[in-house]
Amino acid sequence: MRTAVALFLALLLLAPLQGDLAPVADAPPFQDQSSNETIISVDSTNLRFSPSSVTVTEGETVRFFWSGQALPHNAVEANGVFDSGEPDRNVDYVFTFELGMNGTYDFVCEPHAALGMVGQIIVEPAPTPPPTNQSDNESNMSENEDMDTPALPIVMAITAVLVAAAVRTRRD
Ligand SMILES: [Cu+2]
Repeated sequence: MRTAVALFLALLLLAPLQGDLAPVADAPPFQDQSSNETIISVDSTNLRFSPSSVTVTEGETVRFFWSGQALPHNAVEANGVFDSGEPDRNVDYVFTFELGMNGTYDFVCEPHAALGMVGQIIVEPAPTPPPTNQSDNESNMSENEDMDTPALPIVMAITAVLVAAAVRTRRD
């Protein structure tokens, strides 16, 4: 009886681990998503980011890019999350929002913030599990569901057997 209870408790502890570890192992490296690059430049007024508001997904990269500008600009996040450096007429600065960085990021061009040269980047959480480049999202999702589901019935079946054994032991 005591052994059965110990086994049952051990299974309860192991069951959640199984579910959590599998999707992480399946995740592709972030570098595979480098093609998802959003470019922010400066518009013809010389005092506005273009576009000034973008929405990206975790794992994606934002590129601040301008050249031959009439005025020097930079892009500095309100809390210093990213900073393109000193204002310049030519800037090519990339920043990647890693997993867990979902949120809203306000940034300014320091010399022209008071003139309204400000922007916002909204970072949405990555889908779980992240899609791969090789297969489309739908087939990848169903693949992972198929892989995750069998573990649960097995754990439940073993639990049922152990509970039955425990009940029988108590009767004896
Ligand atoms: Cu500026």
